[in-house]
Amino acid sequence: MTRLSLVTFVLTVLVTSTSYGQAEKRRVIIDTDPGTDDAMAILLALNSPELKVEALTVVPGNVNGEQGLENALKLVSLAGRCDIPVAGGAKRPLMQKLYTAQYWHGKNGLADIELPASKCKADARFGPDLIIELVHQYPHEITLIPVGPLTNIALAVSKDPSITKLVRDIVIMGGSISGGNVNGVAEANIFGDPEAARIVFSAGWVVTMVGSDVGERTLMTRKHLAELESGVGPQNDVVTRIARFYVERSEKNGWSGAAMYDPLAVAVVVDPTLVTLKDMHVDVETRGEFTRGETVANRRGSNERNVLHGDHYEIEGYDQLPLNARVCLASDAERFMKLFVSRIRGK
Ligand SMILES: [Ca+2]
Repeated sequence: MTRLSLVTFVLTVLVTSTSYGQAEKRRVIIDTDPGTDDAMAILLALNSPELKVEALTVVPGNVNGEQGLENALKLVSLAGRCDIPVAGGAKRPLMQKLYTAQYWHGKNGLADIELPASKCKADARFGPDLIIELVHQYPHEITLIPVGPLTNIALAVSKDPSITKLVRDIVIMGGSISGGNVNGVAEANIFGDPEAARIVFSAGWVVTMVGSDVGERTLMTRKHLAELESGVGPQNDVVTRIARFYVERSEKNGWSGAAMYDPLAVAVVVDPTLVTLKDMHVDVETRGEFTRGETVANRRGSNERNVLHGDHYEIEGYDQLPLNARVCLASDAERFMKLFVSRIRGK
C-alpha cells in the first residue's frame, strides 16, 4: 500500500466509522411523569451515546401534568439540552381520576430538591401530536420509551393507528406478571390508566414490557449510592440527592435498595442484553373487582377451545393468541447498576 493510499484508507475508515456510529444512534422519545426514577431515567438517556433523545412528552402520573412539565424542563436544562423538545400532554387519565405518588417522589416529584429554574421553554405542541409527527418524520427509526401511565401513547395510537407500524420499537416501564406494587396484582403505571394501557397493548405492535417485578429485583443500594456520592458535577449531584431520598424511602418501607424501574427501561434500549425477554400474549384487566390494572400474561400464547357437549365441555383444540408483548423476566442488576453509575458519575 502506498503512503497516499494508506492515508486514504485510514481516512475512509475514520469517516465510515463516524457516520456508522451516528447512523446507529437510536432515536427515542421518552414519555414521562417525572418522578424521581423518571429523572434518573432521563439523565441516563441524555448521557448515553447510543441514544438520540428526540423529545420528552409529559404525562400525569407521579405528579400532575403541570408539575411534570416543569420538572422535565428543569432536567433537560440541567443537562444543557434545550435543543430537545419538551411537550405537555394529557391533563388526566382517559376514564378515571389522577392518582399521584408524592409519597415516593416528594411533593414536587423530584425528592423536594429545588432544581435551578429552567433555561428551556416548553414546546407548544400537544405531546401525543408531537409523537405522531416525529414517528412520521423518522419512519421505522423511533423507539418510544413510555415510563408513566400510557395515556399519551393511547391518545397517539387512537388518533393515528399507522404509527404502530412506523415505530422501531416501544419499550414501556409498566405492568408485572408476578404481583403488583399498588396492590396484589397491579403496577402503578398501568393502574394509573388501565383503559389507556389496554389500548396500547392491543394496538397491533409488540410492546416490550419492563415490569415492576423486574424493577424490584434491580435495586440501587447504599453501595451504588456511595459511588455516586464520591462523584462531582451538576447532574451527578442532583441524581445523588434524588437517589438518597429514594433509597432512604425504600429502606423505610422494608426494601434493601431503590427499585430502578424507569432507568431499567431506558437501559434495555441502550443494551438489550441486560435483560431476559420472552414473547407472550398480555391483556390488561380493566373491570376486575380486585384486579383492575393487572397485566394478565398468557405464557403459552393460546387458550383452550372448550365446546359444550350436552352437559359438559370438551377441549376441541386451541385458539392462538397474538404475541403482543415481549416481557422482561429478569435483569443483570449489577451490570445495569455499573452502567447507570458510570454514565452519571462525574457529569
Ligand atoms: Ca415514571
